[in-house]
Amino acid sequence: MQATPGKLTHNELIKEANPTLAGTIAQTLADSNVDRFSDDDGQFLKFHGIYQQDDRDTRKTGKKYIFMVRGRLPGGVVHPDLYLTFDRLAQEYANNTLRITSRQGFQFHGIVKGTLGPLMKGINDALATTLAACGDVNRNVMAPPTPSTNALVERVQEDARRLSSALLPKTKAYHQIWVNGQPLNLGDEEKDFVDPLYGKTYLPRKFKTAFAIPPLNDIDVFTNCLGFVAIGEGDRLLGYNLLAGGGLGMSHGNAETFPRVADVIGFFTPEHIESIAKAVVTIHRDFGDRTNRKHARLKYVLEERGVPWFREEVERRAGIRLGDPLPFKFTRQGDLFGWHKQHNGKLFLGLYVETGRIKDTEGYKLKSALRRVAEQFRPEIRLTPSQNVLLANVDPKDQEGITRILAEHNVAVDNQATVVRRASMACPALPTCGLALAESERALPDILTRIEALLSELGLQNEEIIIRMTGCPNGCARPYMAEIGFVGKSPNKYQIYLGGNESSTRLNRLFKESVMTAAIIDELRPVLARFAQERQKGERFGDWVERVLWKEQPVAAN
Ligand code: SRM
Ligand code: SF4
Repeated sequence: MQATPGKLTHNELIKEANPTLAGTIAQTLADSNVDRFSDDDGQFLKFHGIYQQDDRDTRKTGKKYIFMVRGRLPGGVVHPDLYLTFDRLAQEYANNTLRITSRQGFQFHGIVKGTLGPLMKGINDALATTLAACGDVNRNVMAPPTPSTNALVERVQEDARRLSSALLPKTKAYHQIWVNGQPLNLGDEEKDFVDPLYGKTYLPRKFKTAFAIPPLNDIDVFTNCLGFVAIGEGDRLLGYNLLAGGGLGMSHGNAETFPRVADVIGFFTPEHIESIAKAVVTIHRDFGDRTNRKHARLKYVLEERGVPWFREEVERRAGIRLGDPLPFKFTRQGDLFGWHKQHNGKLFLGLYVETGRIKDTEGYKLKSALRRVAEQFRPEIRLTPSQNVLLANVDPKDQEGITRILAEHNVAVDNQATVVRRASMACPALPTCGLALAESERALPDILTRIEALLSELGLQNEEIIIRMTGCPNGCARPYMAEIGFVGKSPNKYQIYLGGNESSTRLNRLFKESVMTAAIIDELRPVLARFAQERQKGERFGDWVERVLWKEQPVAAN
């Protein structure tokens, strides 16, 4: 393993001292007199898929500790029985919402320490897991969820599932604590544990893997540490183009951190997928920066060492020669809404979920509706990277019944939302995210209402513009790939980024450094008005920005 010069971060030291990742979680869990875990255990909890948070709405009256639990669901595929379990667990132990994440996972929010154990047991009893949904390991593996778009979807989903299992850490602590309800007790073995893939100190930082099938880039493959672009011939998978070094997280005022799209490294045939993935993971393990967590992502290894070095290192570790990348082209991203035919004669339904939050509100009971549909018709439920839901493998005879149940709960199947709203995303931010500098999930719906009015005023009401918002520069809803991205700076203030593209292959650029929420429309009006006047036929907003605005007003990339 490559030694990292410089002082190791605190996270490295605690992993080294406790490589099973058990910490004192089990002991604290059993102690009903405390409402939180130690900070070090907070770091270990992440590997178990759990974040210790506090309710930021009530901070002024003292910290109320709550937990977020993230399910690991490769490819976003959820069996109806599992969905029903999640629906029930959210009601019994969390805040009765299920949050679809931008990586096809589910999050439970607002859990108190006393109910963390039963929630985790419930998830595992349903044969799901939260292991490695967070932490310095490979996270949930993304794969194209849309069943009808390409004959290769199921084949690629299968590779995603296999890879997800192959890259799981092997510590017994997770099972021991959350399933058996016991502390891990391996004596000296506990300190000497070495994970066969990750080693004793795991990765220097989080690691993300995704699959995509051109021409649809519905999983934003270029933003991942490791990406596989499927190359097919009809129904047959020829192999994958390997992508590496994407990532979006950055910090305000720290030019050493930046969003980056992945490089295309080479082509290989499908049987090598596991060895290629392990080669890339171990390059991150061995060359990632363990002295600075802000600089510890694989994207900085690619940026600093370059593609030829990386390609040779992958080949050496995987024991194969990569071919030159095969040509591919992405033309669009995002989801399909409404009813659509699958290849196998079945149907699927795409449902827009505002900011990914499945909940019941006055007059719009999405959570109850999905429960009834899952109970009665048992569709497979798929979570999309744009935070929406697909009901898949539906028998055509059930179409009417499902549509009727949804209508009874005020959930529309046709005209679900405007094109702009349907293409939007927001991260959770306040009140749960400890890193949020501004609102996101709670702010975007109203901002979209004002943007919709502006677009109507300019005759652009049918124009799809991809809009994404985050409460800080970490990039959780991938705002740097959007045609309009809002990134929180401080309460009520946002940076505005413009110029991403429909296929999500291009980073946008900073347009305004700090804009009050109330002034967002005033800032957007002149550019959108010019776009309406000056666009070429069929040209999208992001492409116009790139072609015209950035030529007049060149700005540094983020
Ligand atoms: Fe994220 C940290 C939510 C996708 C980059 N992210 C967080 C935390 C856990 C805050 C924390 O560390 O305390 C947020 C929890 C908030 C809450 O209350 O729920 C959080 N991230 C999310 C989710 C739920 C956003 C969403 O709108 O769905 C997504 C969960 C995905 C999943 O199921 O695994 C989520 N996060 C992303 C993405 C998008 C992606 O992966 O496609 C990114 C940008 C891509 C990347 O990784 O570069 C992203 N999250 C970050 C970062 C910045 C990492 C960096 O390189 O600097 C942080 C901060 C950190 O790790 O310290 C972060
Ligand atoms: Fe929190 Fe920032 Fe991620 Fe939003 S982008 S969830 S505010 S870390």
